[in-house]
Amino acid sequence: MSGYKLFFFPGRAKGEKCRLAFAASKIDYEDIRLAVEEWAKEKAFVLKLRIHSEYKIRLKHSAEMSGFKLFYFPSRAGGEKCRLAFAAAKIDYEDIRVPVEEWPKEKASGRPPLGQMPFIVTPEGKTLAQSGTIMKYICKKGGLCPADSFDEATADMISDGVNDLFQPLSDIYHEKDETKKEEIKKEFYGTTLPARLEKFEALLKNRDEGKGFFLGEKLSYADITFFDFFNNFHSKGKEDVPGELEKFPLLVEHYKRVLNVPEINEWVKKRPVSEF
Ligand SMILES: N[C@@H](CCC(=O)N[C@@H](CS)C(=O)NCC(=O)O)C(=O)O
Repeated sequence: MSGYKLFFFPGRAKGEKCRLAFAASKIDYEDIRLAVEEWAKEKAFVLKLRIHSEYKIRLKHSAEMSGFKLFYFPSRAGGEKCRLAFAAAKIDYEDIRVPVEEWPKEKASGRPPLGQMPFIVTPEGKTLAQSGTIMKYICKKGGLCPADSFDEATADMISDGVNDLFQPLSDIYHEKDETKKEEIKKEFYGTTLPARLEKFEALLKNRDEGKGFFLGEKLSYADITFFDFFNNFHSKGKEDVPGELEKFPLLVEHYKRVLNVPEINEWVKKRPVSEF
């Protein structure tokens, strides 16, 4: 049928005035009476439709804009460091959150250069993937990449050093055997991470006695990578200092310093809340 459909329970209740209105207006319609059990299914479906249509509206809106577009799932996870970079670099962008169900279509379109998210579309229509690459590119545009080439390499070293910590996190997350999971956790949080944090603290102390950022007075993508690892994956996006940093006072201060960069703080406060 191409006409109207009215969805309500099989009673009169609040649906009846709509049926009366259809009748009085001589408008043909389908009177769909959902049993309570069917409603639960329908509700989930309607919610999905709503997310889809919001996504489509965003896409339409973004097509009308000339700025950057960032594509990622509706979560912080692997896309958040790019969003933090956009915020810190003060670069306007469209934060396009692709619902999981829409992703296969987007992937098949060939637009994501590596078939993965996050990826960005530049104002000129060029595409770029890999979260670290995007983050660095955006930071460079915003003046948040060290000018000296050794400092830049140091920022890369810190970022890569943080990225190395993701493998054990992933191993913990994917381990099904609870005993093994506890063992890996103990090894990581009891030995590997504290040893690495000692190194990060020493690197921070190398500059201005640790009173600034990893590369000195100015925030860089190294600070964003480090902050995101703890804020996103340990403090679950909240503003709390994660317990893992407690024994490292300079790193605690560094975490707070990054969090208190006005543009980062504004984003952390206003970003959509998500579990991951
Ligand atoms: N090293 C890449 C990893 C990208 C990646 O694994 N993306 C996942 C989401 S976090 C993805 O796109 N998964 C969907 C797919 O591969 O189809 C990065 O940092 O951007």
